[in-house]
Amino acid sequence: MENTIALSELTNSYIQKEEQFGAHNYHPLPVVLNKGEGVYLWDVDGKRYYDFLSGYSAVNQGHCHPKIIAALIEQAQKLTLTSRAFHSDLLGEYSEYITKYFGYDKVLPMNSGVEAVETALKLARRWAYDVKGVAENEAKIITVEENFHGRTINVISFSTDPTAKKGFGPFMTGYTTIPYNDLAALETALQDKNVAAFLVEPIQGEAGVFVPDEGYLSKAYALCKAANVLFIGDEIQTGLARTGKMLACDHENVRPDILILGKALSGGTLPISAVLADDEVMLNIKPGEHGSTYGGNPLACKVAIASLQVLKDEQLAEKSEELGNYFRAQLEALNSPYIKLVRGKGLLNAIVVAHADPNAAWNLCLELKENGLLAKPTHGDKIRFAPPLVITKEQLDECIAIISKSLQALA
Ligand code: IF1
Repeated sequence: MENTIALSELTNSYIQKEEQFGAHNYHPLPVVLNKGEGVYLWDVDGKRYYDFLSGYSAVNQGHCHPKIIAALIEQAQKLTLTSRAFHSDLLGEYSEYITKYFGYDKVLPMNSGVEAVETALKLARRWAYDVKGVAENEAKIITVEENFHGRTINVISFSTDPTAKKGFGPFMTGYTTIPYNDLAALETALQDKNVAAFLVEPIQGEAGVFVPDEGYLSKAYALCKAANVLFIGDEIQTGLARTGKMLACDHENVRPDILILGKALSGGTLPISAVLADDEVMLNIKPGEHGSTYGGNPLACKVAIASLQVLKDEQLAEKSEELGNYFRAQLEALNSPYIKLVRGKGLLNAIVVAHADPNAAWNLCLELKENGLLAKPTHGDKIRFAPPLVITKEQLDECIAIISKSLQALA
């Protein structure tokens, strides 16, 4: 008994220190992790867990993938940053690799996801003024309800989530909000000749893995093309094999005019994001008009190449597709009274918890933690289930058993 109490004291000591000296901008699950490998995480008490959040889809390749870590270590001992004031021997190699990988003329390398979103919005506005001929400062960008694209003041300006916006005004103008998964609303919004672009997530992650109707993305893309408007695909969370294809847009053969990547572009090692587009869009930004200290640094170039190569070498999109279908079928077969809905694509899934207690989803996550699986609720009653794509069927079966056992505790 003594040992158990000490161990939980150990965990509490880490949490208290974080609480005392760190900002309180998150409410994490009460677990303190100090090791990750593949689909597993270990806490400071030595307990092992299945990771069913994957760093919000940044760890698609599994924690500390040996090939990605090897690339990181090798480059870290040679050259990590030159800034863009000078050339490095890796930016050209990386730019060629990633543009050929996704089939675009050019890449603009950034760091965090929201920086890439901001970059995409600047590219879209600049294209509107320089190519489409929209009057200066009149460009509009269409976004959707329940979107999540990051936390900067410009990006939360078009959020529809009061928690993301309250107390952070005044906000940026130039955005038109329409309902997600609503083509009629998009068609109406596109009648405005000042529209530069339509920014959309192929599947809404934060909204609880909301999958739009079959055909929504391809019809939305067609409407944008008919209106001479850029289609911006935010694949920061849905991209890189997570939904069963290399990009979620691939499910409908949609090629975004501007493609935004992040998260798993580094396999969870360091912030790496990217914006891909063809010359007509990319080359309107001239030298000195946009940038970032770390954007395209040689360490990131090396790590991103390794991270992308692993996705292909290990056929993680195919695995995600196959295991995702299996996972959803197994969850539904549980016929749990506490699962209102199972939804997702590939290994980006979520359940909507059905229970009178508004804290049921949180309590279920605590139960899952006790049973060795880490997941976190999103927007109250939804729990995202998104393991690293390297999970095996046998491991998935063990996780389904853990979920089943934990659900019974809700009774
Ligand atoms: C948090 C979830 C939230 C994203 C999409 C851009 C970004 C994200 C589609 C910005 C980031 C992260 C942010 C993190 C939790 C997580 C998240 F949807 F993945 F669960 F918040 F909604 N586009 N998503 O999902 O990328 O600047 O963070 O690198 O802020 O709590 P970032």
